[in-house]
Amino acid sequence: MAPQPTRDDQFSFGLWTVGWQGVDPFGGATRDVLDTAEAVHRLSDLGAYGITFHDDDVVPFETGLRDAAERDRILDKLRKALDETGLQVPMVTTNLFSHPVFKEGGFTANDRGVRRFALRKALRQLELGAELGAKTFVMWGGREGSEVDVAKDVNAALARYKEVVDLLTTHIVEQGWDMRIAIEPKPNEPRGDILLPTVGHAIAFTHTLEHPHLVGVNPEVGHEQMSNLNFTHGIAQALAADKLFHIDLNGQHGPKFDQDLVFGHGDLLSAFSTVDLLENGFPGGGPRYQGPRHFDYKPLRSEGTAGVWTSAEANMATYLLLKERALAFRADPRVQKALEEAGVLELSQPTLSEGETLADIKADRTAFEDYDADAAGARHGGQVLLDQLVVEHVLGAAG
Ligand code: ASC
Ligand code: MN
Ligand code: MN
Ligand code: MN
Repeated sequence: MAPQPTRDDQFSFGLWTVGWQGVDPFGGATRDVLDTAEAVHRLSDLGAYGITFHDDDVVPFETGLRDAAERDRILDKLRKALDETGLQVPMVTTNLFSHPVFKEGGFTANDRGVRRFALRKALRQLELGAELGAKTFVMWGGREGSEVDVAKDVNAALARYKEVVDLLTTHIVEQGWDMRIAIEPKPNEPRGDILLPTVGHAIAFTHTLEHPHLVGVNPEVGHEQMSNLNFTHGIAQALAADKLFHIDLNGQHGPKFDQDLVFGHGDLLSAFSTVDLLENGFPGGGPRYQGPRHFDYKPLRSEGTAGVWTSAEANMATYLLLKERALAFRADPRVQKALEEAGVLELSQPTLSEGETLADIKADRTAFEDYDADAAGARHGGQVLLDQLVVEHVLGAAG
């Protein structure tokens, strides 16, 4: 039996996930529109603690642009559903990718008018997020990029990206909001190449900004795996750098189109190490992730409404099952012994002793001249046993 989620688990869902109607590049909708209030109530009943949304997920693009009264009416319905359920809005984000105006980019479009429009749209969503108590403002720049290398001045594009992020963080500081920005990397799709394609690129970019401590990353499982990268290592580096502000959990089968599968329905062993890191932290201690466990997935296009809710539950159930397994894994004496033998815990010990200098180690013959490199090279690895213990725990076979 899968464990029941509670609000303490901090599970959140994008409204665009359960609300996805199945439109893909090859076919139209396979499901009806999902009412926002119904989505909020269903997610609450299933055990989520929060919902997140793009501006256009709730208020249609045209309405948001031209009909302030209707926008207010729609947002009041959302506020009512939130009040009724007690669900939170830990994060909001802006749709700068669907409308044709963004076909060549949003904040980094060559067309300056588009950039100014994108900034206004994002600013309005930032303000709404602040009002709803969101702590994180995600920027996924799906259209920021190019298919044609010579059609984009990357230096200028990054300067324009920085210009916008600096404006928004300065606004956050001036308003006194308890809010931070999280950049969500993705290598490609919908653009041929997207700017800030990986967690590493995005973290490097944050160091060019006016308020670097207010800007981190929102890594998505599938987006890193599309680049053939190790997602757990990516979030580990983000955590180590105090940059893991938010997370998009889902599933992906290696480098191919963005699958947005249910969490764990792709690379399950990677999902295990991700949950292990989120729940148990680094083996040698270090920064811990405190934020929401946010799912950004798409219910399979083959599913009807029932399958939408089955998949929403599946994300949380899989996470909780992996959490159980990860706790049991760390508590298993065989695992502790195997970690010891593989030297995993020794890595937390600094390479030089306290007070030791480079000159000291240079004079230390045991470190080099008399070091038995052959013996060290023949040292027992112990890593395959660790991997097998992971597999046994994941399969529920570790007695
Ligand atoms: C986001 C986000 C994504 C995309 C995608 C849109 O805000 O995190 O990965 O938009 O879900 O379909
Ligand atoms: Mn995705
Ligand atoms: Mn995402
Ligand atoms: Mn997504």
